[in-house]
Amino acid sequence: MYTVKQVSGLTGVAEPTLRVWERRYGIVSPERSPGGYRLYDDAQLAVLRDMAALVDAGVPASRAAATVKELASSPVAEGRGTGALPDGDEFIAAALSLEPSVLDDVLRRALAAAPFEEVADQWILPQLQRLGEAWEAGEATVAHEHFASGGVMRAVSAVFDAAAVSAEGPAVLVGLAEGDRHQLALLCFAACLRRRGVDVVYLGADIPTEEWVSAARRRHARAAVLGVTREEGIGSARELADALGSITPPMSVWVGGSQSDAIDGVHVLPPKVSEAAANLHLGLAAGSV
Ligand code: B12
Repeated sequence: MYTVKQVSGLTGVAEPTLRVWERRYGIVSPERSPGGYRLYDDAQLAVLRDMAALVDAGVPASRAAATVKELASSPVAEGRGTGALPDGDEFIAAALSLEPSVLDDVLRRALAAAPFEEVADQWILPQLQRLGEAWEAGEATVAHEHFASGGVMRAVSAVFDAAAVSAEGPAVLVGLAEGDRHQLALLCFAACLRRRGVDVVYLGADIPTEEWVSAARRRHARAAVLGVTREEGIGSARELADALGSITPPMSVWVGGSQSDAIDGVHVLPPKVSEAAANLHLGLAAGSV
């Protein structure tokens, strides 16, 4: 639990403002200590952080409050899973086994252990990085890596497909620029965003700029998200971001991945895909994107 002073330090919001938000908008109702002091839990801290981010972005406080209240009651915010994730070596062992049933089993157990957001950031993506290390060390071959990537692709696609999309939201395009084929983190991001009810149009890997532009026009997309995962991909990602940024009516361009800082004039997403999806969703829900 956090005191009002700690919450103020963590959110950058002055204590009197925190009390006003509570009284006027009812976005949190902190418990009281025996001495009558406010005590906030992690979920309330998260709500206040979101509120602060929206107000900082220029969203009026009343609209920001309505948005964070709506998001706090969305299914993704509820019911954290409790199961244990498979052991760190199991994924590599499954890749090396070249047995589809072994690979599917470890992925199924991982996905059943916790909400997808947690599994993606804490298990799937670190396991893929480990797979890269095993390949570099000569312990895994290209065949092992392709076999395991294919299993992850199918498992995450099923999560994407199972997510329900809310009818009225704007479309968001998600994909990679021409030449880039590292789409697994991007697909995890897309599944997280779709689980929040966003109408995600997943284009996938290696899409030429002119096809991105025509997809954006066809779906009247409000935002586009691209991943940039290799230095060699920076040039085509810049060209794509420029092209998408100059469409009319304007759409906002968001970039994730290890090379995202190299792209100017876009919103850079944090490396954790669940956080990145939450940030974009917040902006869309508040109408600030
Ligand atoms: C699987 C894989 C492939 C698969 C991809 C399959 C698929 N469907 O995506 C295939 C076989 C296609 C492939 C091809 C190649 N690969 Co490869 N690949 C990998 C591997 C093993 C996993 C990639 C992955 O998904 N990583 C998972 C994420 C977690 O890691 P990350 O990219 O660092 O991303 C982090 C963040 O940036 C963020 N993030 C990433 N994208 C996004 C997007 C959004 C929206 C957000 C919010 C966040 C986010 O998430 C992560 C969290 O920290 C990596 C090893 C590794 N260390 O990653 C090599 C790796 C990325 N590949 C590499 C190379 C060299 C290649 C090839 C050039 C090989 C070749 N000679 O053909 C080609 C290039 C293909 C191309 N043109 O893009 C190198 C890259 C080196 C470099 N620094 O540029 C790596 C690091 C392997 C290595 N150790 O050398 N690869």
